[in-house]
Amino acid sequence: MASRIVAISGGVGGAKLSLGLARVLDPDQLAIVANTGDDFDHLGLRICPDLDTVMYTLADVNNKELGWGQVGETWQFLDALEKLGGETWFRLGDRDLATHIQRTTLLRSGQRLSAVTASLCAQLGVEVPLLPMTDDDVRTMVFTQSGETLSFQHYFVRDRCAPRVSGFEFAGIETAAPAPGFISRLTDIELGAVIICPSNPFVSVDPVLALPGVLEAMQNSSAPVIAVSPIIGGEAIKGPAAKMMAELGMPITAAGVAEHYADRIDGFVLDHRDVQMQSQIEALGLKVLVTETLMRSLEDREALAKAVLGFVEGWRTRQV
Ligand code: FO1
Repeated sequence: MASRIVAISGGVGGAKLSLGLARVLDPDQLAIVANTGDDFDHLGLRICPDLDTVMYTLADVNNKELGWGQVGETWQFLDALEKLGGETWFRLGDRDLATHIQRTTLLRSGQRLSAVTASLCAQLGVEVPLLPMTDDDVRTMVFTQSGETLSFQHYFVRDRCAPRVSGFEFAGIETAAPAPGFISRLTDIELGAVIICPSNPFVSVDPVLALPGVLEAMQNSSAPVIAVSPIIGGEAIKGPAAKMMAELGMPITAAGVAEHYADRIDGFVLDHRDVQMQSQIEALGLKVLVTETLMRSLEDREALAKAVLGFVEGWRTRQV
């Protein structure tokens, strides 16, 4: 019975549903593919924010207040770096620093990012396969309405998402290869569904879907591609997705997100607060599940995962 799930995740929102899926599925039924367009080299270290947010969340060591880095973090390194006049705009906590140093050490030894990620996950006791979308360098660049092009972390952290955006580019995407195991999971006869977690459509999900071969593999598969709306009641739960939609001239609605994904997905998970948009989204040719998508507790994460998996189950029987 086709039951393998591939989840596509960015940072916080995606990590929450990834955790829900990891708790209701066996490790061999799930693989999580994380965006690496946010990655960058900083202070000589390779930083992989979305991989780390998902990894820390699955390892239950994530900092729930910040949405990134580790719980119980201390900042001795950063304070000392500040005293030396070093760059401290991108805050690296002491525990989090160990991850960046170990990742950079393993990368410098010649290991590819997917192998390094598997090694870090093994050390942290994370059993669910976590893959970077690619082992190659892809960097999300942000075009601003003032004509500047910013690296993602300069836009997101240094400039606090203040610049008005006009578009994005994923530098290096044309020659990047999906990570080992990504395409084979999409072409696996056991694939039950691809679940696009509620992450930022533009800078967390689009880079993954733009990788050569990924969309084609998804569209050639009989398994449905289902996106969970990151917009509830006209707001993004965290991050700049709503602000970006406004600046891109899109309606800040779940239907706006469905429209953005329309010809790349088969199903859409809509929050019950936006039920009035169901028919508008179905008119795009999408099947819609209406449910609670706000994840405040661990139970909420599991409940949403079960609801989406139920939607997937129903898909096959409906098709048959
Ligand atoms: N986000 C911030 O807003 N400020 C920071 O100082 C910051 C540091 C940081 C360190 C490690 C890491 O993995 C993520 C970090 N983030 C920080 C989040 C990062 O910018 C991510 O790209 C976003 O969470 C979007 O995915």
